Amino acid sequence: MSFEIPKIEKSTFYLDVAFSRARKKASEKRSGLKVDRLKKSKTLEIEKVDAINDILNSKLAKIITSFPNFDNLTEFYTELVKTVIEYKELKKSLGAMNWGKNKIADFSKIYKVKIKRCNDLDVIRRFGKEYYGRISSVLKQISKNLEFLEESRRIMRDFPSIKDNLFTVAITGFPNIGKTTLLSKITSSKPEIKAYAFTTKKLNIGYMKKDYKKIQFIDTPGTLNRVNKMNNIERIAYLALKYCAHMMVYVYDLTEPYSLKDQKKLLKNLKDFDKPIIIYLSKTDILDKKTVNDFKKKNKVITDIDSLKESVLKEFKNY
Ligand SMILES: Nc1nc2c(ncn2[C@@H]2O[C@H](COP(=O)(O)OP(=O)(O)OP(=O)(O)O)[C@@H](O)[C@H]2O)c(=O)[nH]1
Ligand SMILES: [Mg+2]
Repeated sequence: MSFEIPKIEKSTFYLDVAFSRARKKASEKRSGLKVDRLKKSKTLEIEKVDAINDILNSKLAKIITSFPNFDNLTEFYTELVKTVIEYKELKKSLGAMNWGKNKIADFSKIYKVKIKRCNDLDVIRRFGKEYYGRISSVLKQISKNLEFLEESRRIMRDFPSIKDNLFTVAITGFPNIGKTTLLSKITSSKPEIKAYAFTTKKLNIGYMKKDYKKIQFIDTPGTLNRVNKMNNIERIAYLALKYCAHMMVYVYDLTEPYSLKDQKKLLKNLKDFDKPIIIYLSKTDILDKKTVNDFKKKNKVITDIDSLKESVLKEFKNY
């Protein structure tokens, strides 16, 4: 599922494009017309109305179809849209595009008839001006909706692309403990890794191949420790855990400022998702052997990538 929606411009942009293309079309036609002034004026005004109608119609139709069909989304994406975007407003704004399209088509039809029937040059020009006024006013009425759609597009652009037909493993734990590094070691993904917390601003996804099958890994940022105060990325991570993950890898880090007590508490919270959890201890290369061994004695924990892959594959076989 991809949410690559093209940029949505301001209403004045579409208006400018439509009007200037209409003027261009009319002026191209003008020199070739060998008829009297009245006929010429009628033909050119109608040409402009048609051009404006065509352009705006296709622009607005494109906006509507560039958004996914919200009735056909998986549970994860439906919840995601509803959680991070004002869903009602989004539906309303897409509806407004349709309204605008119809209004423009109606006015175009009406003014074409008016112009066709008129035999007065000044009145034809007045109709032309009136028509532009009507179209501007329609665009003005949907300008807030266009802005809202652009805002939504920017949010949806960062939606993760999660496949819903693959066995999926979520990598969880506190910030800066090595989740993304782990993802890049297990999968062929090349995500950004930095030496400070909260590097991961969107969900990184990677794939591990086993024979002809693929296992999907999601690197979930944020602490997921504060359900009521979650920001957007944490909400997305939470929903991915709830709806997409079949199991989790929980990463412990004994080198970081986060206390073991807090890390244990987060693990306990994650158990509420009721999914198999494998525990992995990161950064063992900079821990002394005794610390690692003591921790291993007290906790069922994996410390190397191969064993971790093996444990994941075991769960995958049971799935
Ligand atoms: N020595 C050592 N450093 C590691 C290891 N894993 C990660 N690091 C370092 O720890 C820092 C954080 O690693 P990330 O993989 O970005 O951690 P993260 O949990 O994804 O961080 P956020 O996305 O900010 O939550 C980086 O400087 C890494 O190079 C490891 O196994 N050994
Ligand atoms: Mg990360």
